[in-house]
Amino acid sequence: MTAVIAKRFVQNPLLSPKDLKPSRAGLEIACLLNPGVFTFQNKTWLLIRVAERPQQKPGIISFPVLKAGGIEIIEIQENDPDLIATDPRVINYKGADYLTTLSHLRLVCSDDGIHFYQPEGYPLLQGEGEDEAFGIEDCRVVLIEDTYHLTFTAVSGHGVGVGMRTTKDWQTFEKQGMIIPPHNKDCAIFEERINGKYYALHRPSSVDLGGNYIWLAESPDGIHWGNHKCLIKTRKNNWDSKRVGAGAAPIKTAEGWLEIYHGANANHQYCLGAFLMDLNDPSKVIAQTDEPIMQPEADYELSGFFGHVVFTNGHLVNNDELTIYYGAADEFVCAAKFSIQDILAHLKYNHAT
Ligand code: MAN
Repeated sequence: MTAVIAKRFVQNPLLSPKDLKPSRAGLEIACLLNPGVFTFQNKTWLLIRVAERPQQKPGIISFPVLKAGGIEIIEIQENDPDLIATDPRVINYKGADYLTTLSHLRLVCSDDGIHFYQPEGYPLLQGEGEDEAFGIEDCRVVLIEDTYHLTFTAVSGHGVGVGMRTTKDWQTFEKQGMIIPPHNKDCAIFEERINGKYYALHRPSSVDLGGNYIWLAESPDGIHWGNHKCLIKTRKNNWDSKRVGAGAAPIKTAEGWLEIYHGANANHQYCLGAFLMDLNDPSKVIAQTDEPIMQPEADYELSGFFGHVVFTNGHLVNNDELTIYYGAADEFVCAAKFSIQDILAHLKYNHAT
């Protein structure tokens, strides 16, 4: 059991696949998940990951990939001996990995942070070019000075990397390209500079030596990153034993930079935890929670496209109140409130390096 109290919204799920329209004829929305969160023009906005695929026919797995000029639907017989399809999210066919859905990012907004609608006149953000052919996912949004920085997972046959686009008005976007190459995801930029430098958390995925650990990088301009340092590792026999990854931008508190992160175990069950970095030198991790601060418990978190998942990459802070928006079971968009003091009180300082 978790000791920290997550107050789930009674309105959860706030958004389900049926609530939005597919981006094009011939596709259906399989999942709405993992929103980036920001405020703009006095409203709460979510930049939701919308995962689509063709309606599935019996005996066939079909999924879209982006090509110059449109999408191509790939169809594979379920009993094809060259197909490995044990995970609903990814398949392997003839030795190559593919995603079973194609994700784009979509804007919805709200006056109360609970009821969201898709406003007229805002573009969908879709994968562009070869390195985003399998879609873009799980966007973190951070406002630095007057520019929103969007960091998202760019997926293609080339691998999984971190893409960036910037915008001031959510109408026009500047492509900054792939800022961290494969295999990497979960990139969260700090909202302010520390001693003149930009900082970001990110997650290289290691296949052999090392592991799926959270790293810190610094940058002179918020776009070009270097001086990478490993911060948080997976913990054996624990809820975060297989992979860890940063959530949204770290939260500035009197005690340090507080980061909410996700961890998964070998059974791909995703929970949330927290760690604290030194205010002046975020490469120093001062404390970390032992137990999750939130774990899948509600029906909509336990079963769905991929059950036993709570995953956050967007939140709002109002004094002590932290509202996280999160993906539940990789299918629904939900929200929960925490007290920041409550999370801080559950940090264990014996992890200090
Ligand atoms: C993992 C999961 C999927 C995601 C891919 C690519 O398999 O997080 O949901 O689509 O990685 O990022």
